[in-house]
Amino acid sequence: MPPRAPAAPVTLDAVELRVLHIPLVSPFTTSFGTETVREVIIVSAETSDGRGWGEVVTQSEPSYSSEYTQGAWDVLSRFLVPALLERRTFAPEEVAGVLRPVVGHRMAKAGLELAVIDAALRAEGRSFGQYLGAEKDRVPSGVSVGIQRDPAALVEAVGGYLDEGYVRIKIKIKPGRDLDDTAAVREAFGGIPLQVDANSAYTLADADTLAELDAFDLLLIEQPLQEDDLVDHATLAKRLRTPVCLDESIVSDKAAADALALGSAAIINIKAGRVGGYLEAVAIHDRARAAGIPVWCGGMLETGIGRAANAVLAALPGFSLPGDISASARFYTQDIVTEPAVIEDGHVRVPTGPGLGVEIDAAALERFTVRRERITR
Ligand code: SMG
Ligand code: MG
Repeated sequence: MPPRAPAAPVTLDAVELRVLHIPLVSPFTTSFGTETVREVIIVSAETSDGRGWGEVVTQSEPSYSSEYTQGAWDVLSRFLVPALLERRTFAPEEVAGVLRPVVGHRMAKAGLELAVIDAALRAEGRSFGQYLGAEKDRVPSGVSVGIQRDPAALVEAVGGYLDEGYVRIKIKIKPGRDLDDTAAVREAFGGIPLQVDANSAYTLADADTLAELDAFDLLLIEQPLQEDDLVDHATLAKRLRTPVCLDESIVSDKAAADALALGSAAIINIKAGRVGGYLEAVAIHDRARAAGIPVWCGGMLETGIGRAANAVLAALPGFSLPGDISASARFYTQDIVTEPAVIEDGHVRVPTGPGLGVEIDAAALERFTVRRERITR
């Protein structure tokens, strides 16, 4: 992989924050709840050389993680944005250090950092892919399928996605909706690449049930136990033939190092928001690659902004499994970029234009905005 060259410093004049409410094409149900509208924060960094865009992937409630949209808004507007404006001129690689005195709030930090990176790269005319070291021009597209009314409805939903060309299916599971759902999909579609995601819904006491999933030849089981259960995940991994993949638990490169040292994860789901930014995500990628641990790019129902960034991240060489990088239309009838991601032959194109390589659809952005604030020095 060629060395990654740092970006030139930017001078930050203002940051605009918006909360958007974007309707989902269909409800999305996980072990912790159902969403019908995506509530997301869009960040715009205004620099002396132009504007950049970022996305904060929190949800409206602190269910997937402790972060949530109103909390992210508060920490961004009162602490994170003022800290960057105070520093005024800095390189994108310095953002994490400037924000480090604020503990946690990684999704908020990631969205702000992305807006700065995008502004800096657009000013240089360099693509995010060149900056991160992307090596592919398209990435395989997997889809995450929420819990449905019953296994028959799940089979129908999965069949629809397979018809669209998705190359890997992930189904959400929770206690009581695990073995039958997985069996139904396996039975209906034979040897398709299939994995399950529990979103922390189990404890070690459920190990016997989880071991029954071994019968279905899954690519992996994602985050069966709680975020801070690294040791229990290592114990569970010894009981299962199915590889354990961590999502929620990997909150940083340090957490990834600990998980690998403990044997808690055979595979890692990398999400830039969860780990505090795309540069931290790349550090985890590099660490996992050196250790021979496969990684794949997770999703947080991103708009076209985060979806473009994720496609670029997934084009790094260590991303050896298909990610949750589906077409925009899997979630939205209207996106906020002019050319939303589409699936072609089971793949999503990696953008190559300056910065994130996508342009904002100003009218759509405006239509979905429910709150906005422009913060200046
Ligand atoms: O963006 O395709 C997507 C969603 C993928 O299932 C997905 N994300 O735990 O991996 C995960 C979930 C987190 C969001 S659940 C609301
Ligand atoms: Mg997950």
